[in-house]
Amino acid sequence: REESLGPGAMVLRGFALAHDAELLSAVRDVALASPFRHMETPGGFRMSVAMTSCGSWGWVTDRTGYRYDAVDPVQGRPWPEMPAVFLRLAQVAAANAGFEGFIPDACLVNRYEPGAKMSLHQDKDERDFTAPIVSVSLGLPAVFLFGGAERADRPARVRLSHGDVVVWGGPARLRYHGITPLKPGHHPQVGGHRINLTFRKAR
Ligand code: MD5
Ligand code: FE
Repeated sequence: REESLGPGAMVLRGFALAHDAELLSAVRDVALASPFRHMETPGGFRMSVAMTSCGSWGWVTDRTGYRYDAVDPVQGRPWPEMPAVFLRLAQVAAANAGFEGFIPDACLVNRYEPGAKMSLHQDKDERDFTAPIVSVSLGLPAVFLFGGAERADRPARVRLSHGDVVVWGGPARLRYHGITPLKPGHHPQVGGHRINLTFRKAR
Protein backbone atom coordinates (compact mmCIF):
# COMPACT_ATOMS: atom_id res chain seq x y z
CA ARG A 1 0.00 0.00 0.00
CA GLU A 2 2.07 2.86 -1.23
CA GLU A 3 1.01 6.10 -2.81
CA SER A 4 2.93 9.03 -4.23
CA LEU A 5 2.25 12.47 -2.75
CA GLY A 6 4.15 14.01 -5.65
CA PRO A 7 7.72 13.80 -6.96
CA GLY A 8 10.01 12.39 -4.25
CA ALA A 9 7.32 11.90 -1.60
CA MET A 10 6.07 8.36 -1.01
CA VAL A 11 3.58 7.27 1.66
CA LEU A 12 3.84 3.67 2.84
CA ARG A 13 0.47 3.20 4.52
CA GLY A 14 0.65 0.99 7.62
CA PHE A 15 4.30 0.16 6.99
CA ALA A 16 5.20 0.40 10.72
CA LEU A 17 2.13 -1.47 12.02
CA ALA A 18 3.88 -4.83 12.35
CA HIS A 19 6.40 -3.25 14.72
CA ASP A 20 4.27 -0.69 16.52
CA ALA A 21 4.56 -2.16 20.03
CA GLU A 22 8.34 -2.51 19.70
CA LEU A 23 8.66 1.04 18.37
CA LEU A 24 6.57 2.46 21.21
CA SER A 25 8.56 0.57 23.80
CA ALA A 26 11.76 2.00 22.28
CA VAL A 27 10.27 5.53 22.36
CA ARG A 28 9.68 5.05 26.11
CA ASP A 29 13.30 3.96 26.60
CA VAL A 30 14.60 6.98 24.69
CA ALA A 31 12.37 9.33 26.73
CA LEU A 32 13.58 7.83 30.02
CA ALA A 33 17.17 8.78 29.12
CA SER A 34 16.34 12.09 27.37
CA PRO A 35 12.86 13.30 28.34
CA PHE A 36 10.50 15.15 26.00
CA ARG A 37 10.81 18.90 26.37
CA HIS A 38 9.24 22.01 24.86
CA MET A 39 12.09 23.94 23.30
CA GLU A 40 12.26 27.63 22.57
CA THR A 41 12.60 29.11 19.08
CA PRO A 42 15.18 31.81 18.28
CA GLY A 43 12.25 34.24 18.26
CA GLY A 44 11.40 33.35 21.87
CA PHE A 45 8.34 31.14 21.30
CA ARG A 46 7.80 27.88 23.18
CA MET A 47 7.18 25.06 20.70
CA SER A 48 3.83 23.32 21.24
CA VAL A 49 5.39 20.04 20.10
CA ALA A 50 7.51 18.33 22.79
CA MET A 51 10.72 16.80 21.41
CA THR A 52 13.58 14.50 22.18
CA SER A 53 16.19 12.78 20.01
CA CYS A 54 18.28 9.66 19.69
CA GLY A 55 21.27 8.73 17.57
CA SER A 56 24.58 10.56 17.18
CA TRP A 57 22.93 13.94 16.69
CA GLY A 58 19.86 15.59 18.17
CA TRP A 59 18.01 18.56 16.74
CA VAL A 60 17.77 21.42 19.19
CA THR A 61 16.51 24.98 19.20
CA ASP A 62 17.00 27.76 21.71
CA ARG A 63 17.36 31.55 21.68
CA THR A 64 20.67 31.19 19.80
CA GLY A 65 19.21 29.24 16.86
CA TYR A 66 18.53 25.79 15.41
CA ARG A 67 21.27 23.16 15.22
CA TYR A 68 22.24 19.52 15.56
CA ASP A 69 24.07 18.80 18.81
CA ALA A 70 25.81 15.60 19.98
CA VAL A 71 24.85 16.44 23.57
CA ASP A 72 21.36 16.67 25.08
CA PRO A 73 21.50 20.16 26.64
CA VAL A 74 18.96 19.19 29.34
CA GLN A 75 20.78 16.05 30.50
CA GLY A 76 24.31 17.20 29.69
CA ARG A 77 25.01 13.82 28.11
CA PRO A 78 25.05 12.36 24.60
CA TRP A 79 21.62 11.47 23.21
CA PRO A 80 20.50 7.85 23.70
CA GLU A 81 21.61 5.43 21.02
CA MET A 82 19.27 4.90 18.11
CA PRO A 83 17.27 1.74 18.92
CA ALA A 84 17.93 -1.10 16.44
CA VAL A 85 14.21 -1.32 15.55
CA PHE A 86 14.25 2.41 14.59
CA LEU A 87 17.29 2.04 12.35
CA ARG A 88 16.00 -1.09 10.59
CA LEU A 89 12.58 0.41 9.92
CA ALA A 90 14.04 3.64 8.52
CA GLN A 91 16.44 1.75 6.25
CA VAL A 92 13.82 -0.65 4.89
CA ALA A 93 11.31 2.16 4.32
CA ALA A 94 13.90 4.30 2.51
CA ALA A 95 14.92 1.34 0.32
CA ASN A 96 11.25 0.72 -0.55
CA ALA A 97 11.02 4.29 -1.78
CA GLY A 98 14.19 3.95 -3.88
CA PHE A 99 16.79 5.26 -1.41
CA GLU A 100 19.16 2.32 -0.91
CA GLY A 101 21.90 2.78 1.67
CA PHE A 102 20.14 5.42 3.81
CA ILE A 103 21.93 5.52 7.18
CA PRO A 104 20.26 8.03 9.50
CA ASP A 105 22.48 9.46 12.25
CA ALA A 106 19.68 11.44 13.93
CA CYS A 107 16.12 10.66 14.94
CA LEU A 108 14.00 13.55 16.17
CA VAL A 109 11.02 12.28 18.17
CA ASN A 110 8.06 14.67 18.17
CA ARG A 111 5.18 14.37 20.65
CA TYR A 112 1.97 16.23 19.82
CA GLU A 113 -0.71 16.75 22.44
CA PRO A 114 -4.16 18.06 21.47
CA GLY A 115 -3.77 21.54 20.01
CA ALA A 116 -0.07 21.10 19.24
CA LYS A 117 0.94 21.99 15.70
CA MET A 118 3.95 22.59 13.51
CA SER A 119 3.85 25.66 11.32
CA LEU A 120 4.99 25.53 7.69
CA HIS A 121 8.77 25.17 7.53
CA GLN A 122 11.58 23.51 5.58
CA ASP A 123 14.04 21.01 7.06
CA LYS A 124 17.37 22.52 6.09
CA ASP A 125 19.68 22.14 9.09
CA GLU A 126 21.11 18.93 7.58
CA ARG A 127 24.35 18.99 5.65
CA ASP A 128 23.38 16.79 2.74
CA PHE A 129 20.01 17.25 1.02
CA THR A 130 20.56 14.22 -1.24
CA ALA A 131 19.71 11.96 1.73
CA PRO A 132 15.96 11.49 2.28
CA ILE A 133 14.00 12.02 5.50
CA VAL A 134 11.85 9.15 6.77
CA SER A 135 8.92 9.92 9.04
CA VAL A 136 6.87 7.44 11.08
CA SER A 137 3.47 8.36 12.56
CA LEU A 138 2.18 6.68 15.73
CA GLY A 139 -0.91 7.32 17.85
CA LEU A 140 -3.57 9.91 17.03
CA PRO A 141 -4.03 10.83 13.36
CA ALA A 142 -2.89 14.23 12.10
CA VAL A 143 -3.39 16.42 9.06
CA PHE A 144 -0.09 16.93 7.28
CA LEU A 145 0.34 20.10 5.22
CA PHE A 146 2.39 19.48 2.10
CA GLY A 147 3.40 22.77 0.56
CA GLY A 148 5.65 23.72 -2.28
CA ALA A 149 9.08 25.24 -2.81
CA GLU A 150 7.84 28.63 -1.57
CA ARG A 151 6.14 29.35 1.74
CA ALA A 152 3.26 31.02 -0.13
CA ASP A 153 2.43 27.87 -2.16
CA ARG A 154 -0.95 26.56 -1.01
CA PRO A 155 -0.39 23.25 0.82
CA ALA A 156 -2.19 19.96 0.14
CA ARG A 157 -3.69 18.23 3.18
CA VAL A 158 -2.79 14.58 3.83
CA ARG A 159 -4.09 12.53 6.74
CA LEU A 160 -1.34 10.54 8.48
CA SER A 161 -2.44 7.71 10.79
CA HIS A 162 -0.88 5.27 13.21
CA GLY A 163 1.67 3.12 11.38
CA ASP A 164 2.03 5.31 8.28
CA VAL A 165 5.57 5.94 7.05
CA VAL A 166 6.54 8.69 4.61
CA VAL A 167 9.81 8.98 2.72
CA TRP A 168 10.71 12.49 1.55
CA GLY A 169 13.59 12.79 -0.87
CA GLY A 170 14.85 14.31 -4.10
CA PRO A 171 12.59 17.15 -5.23
CA ALA A 172 10.36 16.83 -2.08
CA ARG A 173 13.22 17.16 0.36
CA LEU A 174 13.03 20.96 0.69
CA ARG A 175 9.29 21.47 0.32
CA TYR A 176 7.48 23.47 2.98
CA HIS A 177 5.44 21.32 5.33
CA GLY A 178 3.63 21.36 8.66
CA ILE A 179 1.01 19.74 10.88
CA THR A 180 -2.40 21.28 11.74
CA PRO A 181 -3.42 21.48 15.43
CA LEU A 182 -3.93 17.94 16.73
CA LYS A 183 -7.53 16.99 17.48
CA PRO A 184 -8.12 15.37 20.88
CA GLY A 185 -8.80 11.66 20.88
CA HIS A 186 -7.69 8.35 22.28
CA HIS A 187 -5.43 5.78 20.70
CA PRO A 188 -5.50 2.33 22.33
CA GLN A 189 -1.69 1.99 22.47
CA VAL A 190 -0.50 5.58 22.57
CA GLY A 191 -3.28 7.34 24.51
CA GLY A 192 -4.06 11.00 23.95
CA HIS A 193 -1.21 12.08 21.70
CA ARG A 194 0.66 11.61 18.44
CA ILE A 195 4.27 10.55 18.17
CA ASN A 196 6.32 11.20 15.04
CA LEU A 197 9.76 9.73 14.45
CA THR A 198 11.78 11.73 11.95
CA PHE A 199 14.94 10.07 10.66
CA ARG A 200 17.61 12.27 9.16
CA LYS A 201 21.17 12.19 8.00
CA ALA A 202 22.38 15.28 9.84
CA ARG A 203 26.12 15.15 9.01
C1 MD5 B 1 5.80 15.48 11.73
N1 MD5 B 1 7.91 16.56 11.42
O1 MD5 B 1 4.86 14.80 11.34
C2 MD5 B 1 6.79 15.99 10.71
C3 MD5 B 1 7.21 14.85 9.84
C4 MD5 B 1 9.83 17.98 11.64
C5 MD5 B 1 8.59 17.61 10.93
O2 MD5 B 1 8.25 18.21 9.94
O3 MD5 B 1 10.59 18.78 11.09
O4 MD5 B 1 10.08 17.43 12.74
S1 MD5 B 1 8.67 15.11 8.80
C6 MD5 B 1 8.00 15.77 7.33
C7 MD5 B 1 8.89 16.20 6.19
C8 MD5 B 1 10.27 16.14 6.24
C9 MD5 B 1 11.02 16.56 5.12
C10 MD5 B 1 10.41 17.02 3.98
C11 MD5 B 1 9.03 17.08 3.98
C12 MD5 B 1 8.28 16.69 5.05
N2 MD5 B 1 8.36 17.56 2.84
O5 MD5 B 1 8.96 17.73 1.75
O6 MD5 B 1 7.12 17.83 2.93
O7 MD5 B 1 5.99 15.75 12.94
FE1 FE C 1 9.98 19.22 9.15
